[in-house]
Amino acid sequence: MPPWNPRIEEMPIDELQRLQFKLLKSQVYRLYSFNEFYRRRMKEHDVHPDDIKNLEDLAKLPFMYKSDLRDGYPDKIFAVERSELVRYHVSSGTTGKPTVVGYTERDIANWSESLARAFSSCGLGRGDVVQVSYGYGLFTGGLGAHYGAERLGATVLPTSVGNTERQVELMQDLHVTAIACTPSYLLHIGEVAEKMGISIRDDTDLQMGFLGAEPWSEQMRTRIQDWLGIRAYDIYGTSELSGPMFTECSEQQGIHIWGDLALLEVVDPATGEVLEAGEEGELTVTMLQKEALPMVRYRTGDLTVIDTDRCACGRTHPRIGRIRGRVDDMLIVRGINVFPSQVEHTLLEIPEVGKHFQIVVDRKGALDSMLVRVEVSEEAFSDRIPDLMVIKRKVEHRLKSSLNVSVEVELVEPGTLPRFEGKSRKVIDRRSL
Ligand code: DLL
Repeated sequence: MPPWNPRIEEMPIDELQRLQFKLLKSQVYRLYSFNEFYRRRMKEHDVHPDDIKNLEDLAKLPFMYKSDLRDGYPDKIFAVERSELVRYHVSSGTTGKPTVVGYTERDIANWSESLARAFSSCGLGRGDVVQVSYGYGLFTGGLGAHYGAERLGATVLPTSVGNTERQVELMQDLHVTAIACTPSYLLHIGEVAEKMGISIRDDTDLQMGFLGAEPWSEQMRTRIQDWLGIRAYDIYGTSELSGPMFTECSEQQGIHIWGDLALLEVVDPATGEVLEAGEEGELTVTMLQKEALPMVRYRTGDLTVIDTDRCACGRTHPRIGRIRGRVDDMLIVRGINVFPSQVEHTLLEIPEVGKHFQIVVDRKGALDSMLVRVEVSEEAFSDRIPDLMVIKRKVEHRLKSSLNVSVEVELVEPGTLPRFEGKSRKVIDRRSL
């Protein structure tokens, strides 16, 4: 798909790196000169802006963590006057204090530009109708996708989350061509549509989905695309970076991260050592143009790889692979590391398994136990116990061989596990209760 901003998106890599260095230098000088938090941090790490002589010197700068934002609640580490802010978003945070993100007018413009480039790289444009079914409000998903799509000249249908039957009716009546929501919510929308006698594939104009805000697997992509007859694109971001910012292009080979806005590193989550391109580690992002709440070497907590190979689409900017999960989402079950995304990947390869599952981890005596509740697919569901036992054993065997840990499987009827409108909760860890 032709670029939205060809000068930037197809910029030769050496030119892009020169631009990144220039932006990095000015950001670091600005922060050292005018922001108490950053100046103190840099001094503690014995580093001065003059020490940044090339892009590799980024590694001399201190990391930033979500806890820095929490400690600075609500706006202690903002780098602009309050009067320059045009918006706040607040992330609820599962533990402790929320974090507040502030935006200047330029921050909003860059955020929208980022998504306009991203959406158009999947073929979205004028004439498309985008149903934004991420939550509007303090969460960044709704307004973020909204501004990005509007910037592109697409028509936005701001449904937010909930009232799912109405969402389906509007999708049909207003000829929606693209939807932005969590993969979990799209599953729910698809099921509700079927209950209403509407097939998204045959009875609507939907062609693409921008699915993210939670981990999902390649197998889930295949299932969604085959079922709904759409192209499903991965969309990534975090509130600290602004919100949803980056997507795959129509090649579906990794998420393009615009280098003029963000500088990437992947580091070893335990030691902080910078890893090579292609090695999996914790994504660490430096936002090069953010004004209100700058982020320098921000440890996202997300595990992925950087791919610096040029994409077949012609865009020169680096890509990241699908997010495998969060460092803190990893379950350690009897000493073995298990990611929920791995469980999803394995389950969805099994045709008898539906699209919903739930993981329950518990401790019995000194031993961890892991139970996976799995919805059987409509086609495979049967009330003959021996048939179900065959499926149960097959699923247990597959999980055991891919995860390296024994798992108990409980098969449940289609439609019985919880459905989600926003981010799903697939894991119940009773050990921490
Ligand atoms: O979830 C922003 C967003 C909204 C992204 C809509 C995409 C679409 P937070 O609530 O701050 O912001 O949560 C950010 O969600 O660190 C990841 O762990 C996870 N996440 C976001 N996108 C993806 C994705 C928004 N495509 C946290 N795949 C991040 C996997 C994702 N995880």
